[in-house]
Amino acid sequence: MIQIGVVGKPNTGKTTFFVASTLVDAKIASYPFTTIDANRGVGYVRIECVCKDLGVKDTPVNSLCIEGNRFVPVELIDVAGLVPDAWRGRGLGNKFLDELRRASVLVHVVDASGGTDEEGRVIKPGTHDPIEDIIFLEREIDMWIFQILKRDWDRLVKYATISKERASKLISDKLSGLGITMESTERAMEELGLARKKLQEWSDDELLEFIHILRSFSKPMLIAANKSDIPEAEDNIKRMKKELKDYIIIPTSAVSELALRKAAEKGLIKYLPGSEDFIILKEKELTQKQLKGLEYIRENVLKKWGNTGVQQAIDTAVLELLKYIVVFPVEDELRLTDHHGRVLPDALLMPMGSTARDLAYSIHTELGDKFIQAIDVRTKRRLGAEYRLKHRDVIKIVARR
Ligand SMILES: Nc1nc2c(ncn2[C@@H]2O[C@H](COP(=O)(O)OP(=O)(O)OP(=O)(O)O)[C@@H](O)[C@H]2O)c(=O)[nH]1
Ligand SMILES: [Mg+2]
Repeated sequence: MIQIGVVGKPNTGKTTFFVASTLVDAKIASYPFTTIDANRGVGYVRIECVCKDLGVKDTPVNSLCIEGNRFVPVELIDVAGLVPDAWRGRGLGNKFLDELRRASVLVHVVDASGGTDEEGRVIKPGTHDPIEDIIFLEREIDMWIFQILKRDWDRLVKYATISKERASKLISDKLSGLGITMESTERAMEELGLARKKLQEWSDDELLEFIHILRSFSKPMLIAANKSDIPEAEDNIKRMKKELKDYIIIPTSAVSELALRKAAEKGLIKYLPGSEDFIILKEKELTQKQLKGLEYIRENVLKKWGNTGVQQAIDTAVLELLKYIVVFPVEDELRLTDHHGRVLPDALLMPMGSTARDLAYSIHTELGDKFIQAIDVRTKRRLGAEYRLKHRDVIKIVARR
């Protein structure tokens, strides 16, 4: 399953974002370092299901379908807050970042209201600049990788001189646990003109710059400009969008999303994660305070920003930043079922550019090995092994027995 790391300084709402997305219980509080051990849970990417186009009532197995929206599972990891110089061991240090080794994308939860200082202590909203947090956090993550590489750097340099191994191979081997590939290592070296420079001639600054680029390839980051419900956040978000053109910035109100999902879970309101509004179902069971809270969310979050942003942040991280697509494999191309008769049972996240054969392999090694052809269920067209899958394709794999 794709892993999404939720990162940021303390007290920005990382755990609130995590709980809102997963409905896993975890401790939330208004002081730094509430989270010590990482929380893990299942969240969902929301896409338009194919059931409507195909005019069928589906019976999802690996995912959920609610009113024509398919929710495809991804794993979220909520870690402890990082403070400046965590890489030197400040705060809780950065060892917990090891939890993020396998994460393929990061959601950086920023306190866009500017109501927490660089250590996460509560201050008056509007007094801290969230842009500083973005720069600092990237540096901390870069330094974490720097340290991993520096630990064995001398040995690595020596080995590179005596062996015939390419530098990119040695570096990517060292960092393979972080999901860093040789291809992205070479790309980063090219970009900085380091490809032909001997490792022993790299300065620490060059190494850091290299890591910065490498990190952006292998752990791309999306900014969740959180606490968008607080009035002071508005100007900050506008400024962030203007000044940080290279970043994807999504205004979020994790606390609102959490309130809405909890109320929906209890059947008090009707609300689908990511939607622009909700409907009150059981007004009599809601207290005055709850009703006021819901009205506040409607006026100050949903009408202002279009949504709470939490679902959008997950969707954008996976579909736009990571460039994944969702494919629906079926065994019976007429009834759109698996061999148990379940209609459109699975929705699979695959990297953009994946082929029909990749899909077969991701279902089962044997299916990949015995692949003959695929069928586009919508058009009944035959597809070869190298056919590049499209988002929302419905595919039958034909294999030898
Ligand atoms: N106004 C507002 N408050 C929020 C929002 N999200 C979280 N908070 C509040 O921010 C405080 C910190 O929330 P947590 O989710 O515990 O933050 P965290 O980033 O996990 O904190 P650590 O685990 O200590 O690093 C709590 O008081 C939350 O209620 C939001 O969208 N809007
Ligand atoms: Mg937390």
